[in-house]
Amino acid sequence: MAENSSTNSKSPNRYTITAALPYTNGPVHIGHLAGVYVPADIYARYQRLQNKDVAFVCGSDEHGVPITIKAKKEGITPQEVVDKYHGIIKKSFEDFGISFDNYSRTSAKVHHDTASAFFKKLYEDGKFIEEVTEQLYDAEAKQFLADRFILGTCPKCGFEESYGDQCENCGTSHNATDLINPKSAITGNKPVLKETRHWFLPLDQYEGFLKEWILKEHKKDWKSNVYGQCKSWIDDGLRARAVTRDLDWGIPVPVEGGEGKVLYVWFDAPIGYISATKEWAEREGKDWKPYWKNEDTKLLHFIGKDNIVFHCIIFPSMLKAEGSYILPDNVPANEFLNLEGNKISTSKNWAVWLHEYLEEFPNQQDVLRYVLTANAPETKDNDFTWADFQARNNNELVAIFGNFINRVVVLTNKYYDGIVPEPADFSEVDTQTLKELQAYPAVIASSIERYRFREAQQELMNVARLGNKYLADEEPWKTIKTDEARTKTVMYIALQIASALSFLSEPFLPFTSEKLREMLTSAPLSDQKLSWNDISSLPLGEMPKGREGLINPGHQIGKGELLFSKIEDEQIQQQLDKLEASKKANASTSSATLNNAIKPQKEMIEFDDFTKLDMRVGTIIEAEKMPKTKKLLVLKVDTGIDVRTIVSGIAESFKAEDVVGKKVTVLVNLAPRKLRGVESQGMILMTETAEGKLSFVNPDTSTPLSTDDEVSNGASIN
Ligand code: B3M
Ligand code: ZN
Repeated sequence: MAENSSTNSKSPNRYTITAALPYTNGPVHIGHLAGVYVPADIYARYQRLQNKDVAFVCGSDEHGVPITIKAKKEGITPQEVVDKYHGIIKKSFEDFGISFDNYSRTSAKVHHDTASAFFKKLYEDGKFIEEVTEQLYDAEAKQFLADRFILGTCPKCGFEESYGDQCENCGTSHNATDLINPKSAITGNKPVLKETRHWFLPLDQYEGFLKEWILKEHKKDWKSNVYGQCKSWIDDGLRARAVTRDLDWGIPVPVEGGEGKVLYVWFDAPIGYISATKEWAEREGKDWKPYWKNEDTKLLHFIGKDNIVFHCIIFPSMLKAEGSYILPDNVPANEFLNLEGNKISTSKNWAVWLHEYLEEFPNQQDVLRYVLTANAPETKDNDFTWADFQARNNNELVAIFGNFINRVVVLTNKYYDGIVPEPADFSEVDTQTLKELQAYPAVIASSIERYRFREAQQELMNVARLGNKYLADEEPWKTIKTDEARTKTVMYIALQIASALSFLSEPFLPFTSEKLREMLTSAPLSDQKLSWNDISSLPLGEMPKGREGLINPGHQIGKGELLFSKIEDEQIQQQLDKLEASKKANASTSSATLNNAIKPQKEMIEFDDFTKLDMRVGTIIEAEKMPKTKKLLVLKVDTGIDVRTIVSGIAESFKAEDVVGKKVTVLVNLAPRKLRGVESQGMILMTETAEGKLSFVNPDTSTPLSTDDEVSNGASIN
């Protein structure tokens, strides 16, 4: 077990913060920032401001089938793909102030060495099951099919485009051989089964550990969306998962019999967090082990919801099996961000790419960070709209935050040539205002510590609102004419609020914070020793002489500049036009596929094969939506033989109430199978257009009968 250097103190001093390693098969977009990287960065920056010892690591995920598919598509090698996108992604994160201590890559030698050693340790400790099993194989492509090389119906939710290792619809993770009706993503053929040797992590053997560690220990402090997914996987029963693949791109399996095989990308990628820490520690002359092996280190994984199973079930089981590592204290996964009401899609170019955003909104990284945090999909999927982006910039950043700072800086320069004035005695309002200011660091800290970044940012904006209200009530632009002492005190208090904002905003708006701190204190940023807690210890009564406030009498502030500028309608329209163009381009490609949408004929069958199919006319007599799924209806069908339950993936095309009474064609002798715990006994025959539009193969059109009611249930269809 990990070294227990000290009991797990309430607020640990050392943090290892990881952010999901982005696949290097494309640039990063606003969904990545909102889901993973901005929340992780807010948290890391905040902990540094608490003077904690932070290792904030990430890197490019450069193995896996998505990379090889991209390489095939672009006619280049996988290494050329990852080299191209690693640079683009790394620069995007730097441009947006995502303050990784190290952004590494899994094609780096340090990672190959670390992941190979990790695998070998488990192998030598006998933690794997080594087995020759039948795997899906594409005879035409002469290739085993795994992960995204194979598509089929998810055994858990019925989603028909599930990948071999994970279903994007319900998030569950499975083996390729679990798929129903699998087909090769390379040729479209039905795969055959072929024997091959692989190493399996027996997750079932970690069920007890996971129940104890997650369902008991973390029930309260893990987000409900994360806890809920883990509980349903554990309750469904965990099975051994293959952690090697018959692929040529990846980390070679480092044991006897591993020739021509590589580590499964989801086995090696999370170990990338460890490699990135090692690489960083080496560069900084530190020891990496305390960040991964000391019990008093808090380990946190920031991810999107589609990565929960890998970070809460599989990687912790690997760490447990290895035996010398700590386990994550929390995995605050976010849900997904949509764009203008539609799912963000790389393939459909339905995204706001970070590098493009910066071309169109130069130096406005903080605006996007702010809006993505304000709309973060922390507990449910959320939507990014350009109208909201413009409104939040103009009505919040410009009108509240920027306006307050601008008034303070302009008036201090106008009345006192930029010199912070000596305050007179504080009034009741002054003391009350400073008291309110003092409370904000703890309020914001509490939200951040509970991974509620939207809430934390709202509280930050309340500090600016406090400042605006104070100035509006005290009206220094009026008192300057009649009461010089009072005006000096008001401007002094306003400057304390502005200075507090310059620190409290750093995790959320790092670029603005830096500008503001330069504006308010002529000292170089590195010399500024003020910290989060100085704000909460501001003296309230008589201001003793000397350095007691955040910004002191006699100090020279800068001339100032506008922190934010209004975003005009034309700029927004330009973005909407871009998306419209994407939509049109997609429509034309999909109509192009529509024209040649006729799928290739399947392999020939014999007449006897056909006669085995028993198709009957049936009537849907009841229908209801399967809870928590998008696609499934649970139907009661009178087949003439009996009344039976059939689960059908038609919920996106039909409402339950609209299908009751429908005459349908039923394949009645299909072996029953369980979908989301409901046994489905047969299949309703449907036709599907290239755009996924479903319609019933209806008896009254498939046979020369005039009306519905002449076709009785049970009639055979031949
Ligand atoms: N490369 C990202 C994804 O699934 C995946 C994360 C790895 S974190 C170890 O989109
Ligand atoms: Zn599924």
